[in-house]
Amino acid sequence: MFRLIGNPGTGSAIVEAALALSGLPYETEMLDLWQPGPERDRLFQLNPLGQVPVLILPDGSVMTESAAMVLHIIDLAPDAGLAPKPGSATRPAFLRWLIFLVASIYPTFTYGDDPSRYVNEQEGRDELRAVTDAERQRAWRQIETSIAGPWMLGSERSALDLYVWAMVNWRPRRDWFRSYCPRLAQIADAVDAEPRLAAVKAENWPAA
Ligand SMILES: N[C@@H](CCC(=O)N[C@@H](CS)C(=O)NCC(=O)O)C(=O)O
Repeated sequence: MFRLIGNPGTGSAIVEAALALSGLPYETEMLDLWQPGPERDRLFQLNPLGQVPVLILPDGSVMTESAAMVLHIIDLAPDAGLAPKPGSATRPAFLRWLIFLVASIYPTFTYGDDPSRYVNEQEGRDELRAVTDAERQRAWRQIETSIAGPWMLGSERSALDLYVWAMVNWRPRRDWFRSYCPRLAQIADAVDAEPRLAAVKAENWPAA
């Protein structure tokens, strides 16, 4: 049994969705990521970066980094429709965008969500928030103009679409995507409609 440690509405939803589609047995443990206390202390013991998702593997070992988890799930459930098979024409694009999402988009939140962790003066904090927000929008537009839809990889749904699905709920949020990245907004809507993800959606975005 896998144990996914997460926080509702965060990137743990991506891995939870991948697990749900994989058919692998898993359970979730939701904690309050931002609230100092025993749960957060435990998170830092598991992941010194203090980030979710954290995945406890059936043998008890600890995995961090969503892309690593997604690739591991794909290794274990290669027929779950989460990625093109190695050697297929779309596999390089899958790998490219997976790394792009976690290396170019995810860190804009790491540095922009709470700039006070990195910058002392309020003016600098505001600037760090603004530049990371702008950089993220630039990166999303790059994806938008690179894809044809209806999924990130064209006709083939993959775990990339799960990242889009979760991340359109974060800054600059869904209405911005509808205006400036309509293909990405459509991907999020299409994943939303996947019945096998209804429970994951309810756990992560109960009001949606
Ligand atoms: N590279 C990591 C990023 C994980 C990450 O930044 N998670 C956010 C939640 S969406 C988090 O835990 N933020 C808390 C923090 O950075 O202090 C991954 O892909 O798993």
